[in-house]
Amino acid sequence: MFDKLSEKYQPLNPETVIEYARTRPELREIFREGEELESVEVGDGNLNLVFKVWAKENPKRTAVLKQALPYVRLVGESWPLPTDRARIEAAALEVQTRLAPQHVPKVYFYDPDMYLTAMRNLDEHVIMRKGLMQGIKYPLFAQHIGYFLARTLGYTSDLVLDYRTKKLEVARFINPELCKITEDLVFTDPYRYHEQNIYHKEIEPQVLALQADDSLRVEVAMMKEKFMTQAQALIHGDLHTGSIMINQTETIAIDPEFAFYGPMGFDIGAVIANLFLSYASHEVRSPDPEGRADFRKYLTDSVIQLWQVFEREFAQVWKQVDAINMPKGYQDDYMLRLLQDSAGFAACKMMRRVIGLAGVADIRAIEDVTERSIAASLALNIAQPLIKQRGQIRRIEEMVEIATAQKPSYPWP
Ligand code: SR1
Ligand code: MG
Repeated sequence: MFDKLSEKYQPLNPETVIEYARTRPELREIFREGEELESVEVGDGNLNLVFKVWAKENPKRTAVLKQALPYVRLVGESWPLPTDRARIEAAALEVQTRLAPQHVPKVYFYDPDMYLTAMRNLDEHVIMRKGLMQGIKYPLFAQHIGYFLARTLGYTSDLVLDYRTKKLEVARFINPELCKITEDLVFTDPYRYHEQNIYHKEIEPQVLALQADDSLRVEVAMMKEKFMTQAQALIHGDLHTGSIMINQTETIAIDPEFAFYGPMGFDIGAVIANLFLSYASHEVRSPDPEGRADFRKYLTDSVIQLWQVFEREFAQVWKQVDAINMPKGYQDDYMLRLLQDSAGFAACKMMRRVIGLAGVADIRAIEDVTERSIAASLALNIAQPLIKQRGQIRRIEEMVEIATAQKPSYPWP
């Protein structure tokens, strides 16, 4: 069904990746010829192999090698997946590097035979989700991600690209199988019985009520249609806080293998969803009320600020468009639609992370089942009004007001 694997393709392991790294001229500036190298496989995502390789003599001379497997790692060989996603990721990283280099990992090379990208080892950063779980604030995050979103989305859209380049880019980034994963896992399976759904029985009443809510399913179907049909910009496609490496000074978006031409709100909504999932998890992760309120304020301020920065940077995009064809009223309407789309997509992404196959550690790693249920319940209760009321949202603050007004339904009265 998918393209035949390259004859040179070999899934690597911690030994063979060292031999492989030695053969690559692009890594000669990092590793000296013949020197001893060490490696470890660190992939904790759902799909790929990820190796860190370093010089034994000086671990600061290091690189990450990410290789696609021909199947979904989370599930196994029974779920085949095209390795073409590695090409898509490398191409997306190239586009994003042109537009926002400070927020993209430096790529050393892409090997089309091994479906492998070698890039900067971000050892001085942490996966943002892990930091947020510990209640660590990243004060520059909103500014950085707002800028990244505005530049990577605005400058890959019809607002800037000429008619031909845009269509060729749409074709270059056709990514059907990865989109199908999203269509199923984000927009379909969580809203019906599906054997792949994963949730604990304590929140089953809430899940069943959600699945029986026809008006909710209509709204989700509308978001799914938008995801499947609106080739608005080159989107990252999976911009959750596990795809963001961060520290107090830098924010780096990794893993754009789900990239394709889709609706901008899907990326913006993904970031917002993950901040709200963290918000829900701190209902129990931060037992001290003052500490909880303080961290939650950081999260909701980040939602507001990222949108404000996005709007401000996107104003630069509008300066490039023909104001006769796209007058101010159209521009205002476009930005409002983006805001409302972001709310709808954020909601879908929150619900899938609670009910669907691939959850988030913010909630699923809460050991105590009562506490986990409280956090999961709150996340579902934030998501539902977000999607249902998105048409009335006119300012980012209103999105935050909807989220912060919700309470968990668990424990049941
Ligand atoms: C089967 S893949 C599950 C999820 O992992 C990726 O990170 C995407 O979010 C996808 O939906
Ligand atoms: Mg990923």
